Order: sequence, then C-alpha cells, then structure tokens
Amino acid sequence: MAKRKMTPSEALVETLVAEGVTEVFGLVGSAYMDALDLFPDAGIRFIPVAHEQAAAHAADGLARVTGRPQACIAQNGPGIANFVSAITAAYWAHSPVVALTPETGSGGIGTGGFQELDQMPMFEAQTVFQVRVNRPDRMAELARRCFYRSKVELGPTQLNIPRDYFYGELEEEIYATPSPGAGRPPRKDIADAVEILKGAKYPVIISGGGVSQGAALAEVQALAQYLTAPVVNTYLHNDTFPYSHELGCGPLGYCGSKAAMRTIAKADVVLALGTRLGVFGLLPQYGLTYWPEQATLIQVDRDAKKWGMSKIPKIFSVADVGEYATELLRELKSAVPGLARNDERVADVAREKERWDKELEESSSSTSELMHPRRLFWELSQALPGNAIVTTDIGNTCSISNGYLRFGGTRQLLSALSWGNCGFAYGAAMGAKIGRPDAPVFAIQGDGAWGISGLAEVMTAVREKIPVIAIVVNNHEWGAEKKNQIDFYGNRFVGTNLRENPDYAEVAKAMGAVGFKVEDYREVQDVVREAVASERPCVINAVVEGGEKVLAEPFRRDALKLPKRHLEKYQHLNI
Ligand SMILES: Cc1ncc(C[n+]2csc(CCOP(=O)(O)OP(=O)(O)O)c2C)c(N)n1
Ligand SMILES: [Mg+2]
Repeated sequence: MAKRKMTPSEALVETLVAEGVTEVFGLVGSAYMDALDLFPDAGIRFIPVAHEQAAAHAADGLARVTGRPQACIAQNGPGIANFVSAITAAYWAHSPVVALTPETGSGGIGTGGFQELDQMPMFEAQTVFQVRVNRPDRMAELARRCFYRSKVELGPTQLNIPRDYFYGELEEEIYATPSPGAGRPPRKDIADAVEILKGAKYPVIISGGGVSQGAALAEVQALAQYLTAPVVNTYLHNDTFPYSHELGCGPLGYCGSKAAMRTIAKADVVLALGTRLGVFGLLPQYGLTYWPEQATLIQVDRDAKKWGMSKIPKIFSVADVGEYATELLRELKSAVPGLARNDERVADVAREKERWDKELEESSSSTSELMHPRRLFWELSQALPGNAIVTTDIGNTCSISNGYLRFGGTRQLLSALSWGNCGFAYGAAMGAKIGRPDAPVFAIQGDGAWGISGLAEVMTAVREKIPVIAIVVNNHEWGAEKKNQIDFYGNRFVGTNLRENPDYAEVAKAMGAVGFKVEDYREVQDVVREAVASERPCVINAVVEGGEKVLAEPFRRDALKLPKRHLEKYQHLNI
C-alpha cells in the first residue's frame, strides 16, 4: 500500500483501526479533540467514563477477555494521572493496554503551564514500552510500535503525545503489526523435563495466568491426564483449570483452596506452567506452609525476566505454554508409552476436595440475623451461569469469594491480582462485557471499594448500555483494614466504619440502573437470576454481617506487627 497524505490524528486513528480496535475508553479533553472527532467515522466507539481510572480498567478488562490490545485516552495532566493505578493493575496482569496520553503542547513543556505534568516517569515502572511522539509525522509509526510491544511483551505501553502534534500533515502508510507467539521451548529443556517427570512419584501441575492468556487449557489438561498429575491454580487464576475436573484442586493463595494446598504439599515434582510464581500468591495460608521445599521445580513462562521471583527452578523454560505442554506430552508419550493412569492419585484428589468442600459448606451456614458473607458466595456460586465472567476487587469479603468461584473455561475471572487496588472490579467488568456481550458479567466488590471506582461508573453503564451486574458486598466497613485493627490494634476502629452507607439499590435506581437489596441469603439465587435476565445494568446491594465474627484472616498477617509504643501518652495503646 502506498503512502497517503493525512493528518497525525488520522494516522493515529487509522492505526487503531488497523490494530483491530473498535472501542476506546476515556474521558473527553481538549487535548485530543482532533482525533476524537474522527472516531465515529473510523468505526471506533468512544466510551466515556466518570473517572479515568475506570477507562483504563475497562481497556484492561476488554484486553483480558479478547486477548487483543485495547486503548484508553484522557486529558493531559490530571486526566492522565488518573490512569496510573489502573495501568499498574494491567501491568501485573500482563494485559496489553495501550495508554494514549496526550500531554501539554511541545512549545510549553517545562514552563509550568496549564495541566503540565511530566507524564513519562509515572508510567515508567509499569509499562513494557513508552515513547513520546517527538515529531508529528512519526505518529503512526510510534503508535504501531506501542501496539506491537504490548503484544510481544504482554503488558501496557504508553504513547505520549504533545497535544499540538495531533495537527499537521504527513505522508504515511498504515498497516497492522503481526502477533508473534512466545516461541517453542528448547529441545533440551523438554528432554530434561521428561527425565524428571519419568521418575516422579507425585507430580503436581501449577496452572497460571499464562494458561488462560495463552489459550492452553486443552493442552494442559491433556498433559495432566497423561501424567495423572493433580492441578492447582495460581492465586486468583481459578479459571486456568476447572475444579470440576477430577484432577483440578482449586487455587493457591489468600482464601484459596485447602485441597490445592494440601495436594501441592505432597509433590516431589512441581511443573509450574505459565506463571511467574509471585511471592504474595505463595504465602502460607490457614496456618499451612504448603510449598514442597524438597520438590524439583520445572517452570515455564514466556517472560525470561520472571526467573527466580520466589522459587528457584531446576529448569526454567521461556516458551509459549501451549507449545510447551504439547511438546512435553509428545516426548513423554514416546519416552513412556501408554503410561498407566494412577487411580490412587485421582482418589487422593477426590478425598482432599471432598474434605475441603465439606469445610466450605459448613463454614457457609448463616445462622445470624444478617447474611454471612460466606453464605452469600455459596449461594452466588450455585446461581452463577457457566459462562459467567466475574471480576473481583480487593477487600476481605471479595477475597473470601476466591474459595467459592469455580469456572469451566478460561478468561472468566479477572482480578486486581498482586497490584491489589480497591476499585478494580467495576471498570474491568464494563470492558469485559463490551468484549463478551453474550456472557453475563459480574463485578464483586466491597462497599468501600464501591465508592472508589464503581458507584459513579453506574452512570457510565446506564448511559452506554453496558449491562454489568455489580454485587456490592455491604458489610458497612472497610473490612480488610478493620480486621487488622481487630487482630493488632485492640479493636480501635479508626477510619474503618461505613455505618452511614446508603441503600445502593435505591441509589442505582436513581441512576437509571436496576437495583436489588438482599439481606436474606435465601433470596440471593433468585436475585442473581433476575439480574441476568434483565439484561440491564444491575446493582445488588448485598447486606452482610461484618466485624470480628465473619471477617477472614488478615491479608497481610505476614507484614504486620503488634504495636509497641514508647511515648507516655501512647502507652495505653500497647496490647
Ligand atoms: C486504592 C486502595 N486504597 C486502599 C487500599 C487498602 N485496602 C485494602 S482492602 C481495604 C478495605 C476494602 O473494604 P471494602 O471494599 O468495603 O471490602 P471489605 O474488606 O469490607 O470486604 C482497603 C482500604 C487498597 N488496597 N487500595
Ligand atoms: Mg466493606
């Protein structure tokens, strides 16, 4: 295709089109009016949000369910600053989000003009690539590079654009970038892995986010079945192997599955697929130190930089996880043909799951006047349609849901992962719903997080007709932090009560959404079904019991200490 004359705005918008972008999330601003004006004719739907954080979370959510890079845009300075947390969430989720960040005009940089901020440093640590458009005629080239790098390195990129560079004239050819895979594993790695697995007595597979992102579930399942290897999911990646499979054990990590923890503790060989083995996700839970220190670890990740994050593997292969699993299975079959199914291990997994399921069910009984949060999640897990996509937030009760959420397929659970920002779920859910209009999409968050980024975005969902279902777990407190005050600070509740919460169902109705208030656990399943059937934005105000009796273990018991005060006036605070 020959070069054509166009403006930098046209070059940018046409590059988005070439990369398959059909939605851009953002909040309007004069800085990019010239490009914005082209969106409708380019076939791009601009989705305006209430706060820029939600735009970046939505782009992330859309990227996670489609596997394709997505974009967000905002006004220079304060608008772009509001992207920071959400782009960081995308970074730790390996989500390809291209942040389009108009900045102050090139003639004003350094003069402290209107809305001026050096926008590169604040994204430096959480993007895989960032570039400033240094000449208007490089707009398409650099935008293209951002898309390419976001795909190659699976992470957010930043295209920083001095606002005057949207104007002008250039000669440009527009084309799409390729989507290269992560590559095949080295032969020797596979041969070595075969040797180790041949002698394994109790191999266990860890299935990480890469299995979902790399669409490798079938390959991992085939490998697990040949080896009769139990499979545990990494923290908050419950959708990387189904719990319903006879070898599926559920997730590790905070509020995860004890069946998974007890199973991996038995391993003599651990095959970690598509995971960096993040430190937080492997912390001991429920008093169980489950990591099998003596086991031989084989780890596969597409990113070489992730070696040795928490555990030192015997073999670390940089490869696409699907390619790896396929090749390993082929070589295993030729080295050990007709490997017999190990019925003992299957029975062992069944026993562990029965024990865990029983414990879950028993701990989910709700006898108190108010619904127990566990009971809410128990009921929810019974009513969730099989194709549901769920986004979860950060908080005590949301984390409890980790034990209850089970999925048959991939790309069904989106969470803030180790970035852990309150306010993730609703924005991400909007993006997910745009990408998967056929699937019911649920956003689970606490009442506190709802106020950070959620509540105001109901206006967006109504306006833009994005029928997501929010479940606001309303315990009238910032529960996760209150739990710290219970365990470490003598029940002194500074800043953690939310007693004056409104009825979020009524607020939602006033905003044009459907609102449900649920206080009795026996109503949860019907309400969930009704919400799904409504095909409108819904807010379920799920009023649950809070406080000491129901809150889960603190998130960061590992990082907190009992206070020891020295000054006289604070002595009485010592425990
Ligand atoms: C943006 C942000 N601010 C503060 C925190 C610290 N924090 C972690 S959990 C939590 C409490 C969340 O409360 P809520 O959303 O009501 O959920 P609950 O714990 O009550 O279930 C807070 C404030 C955070 N993780 N992210
Ligand atoms: Mg709360």
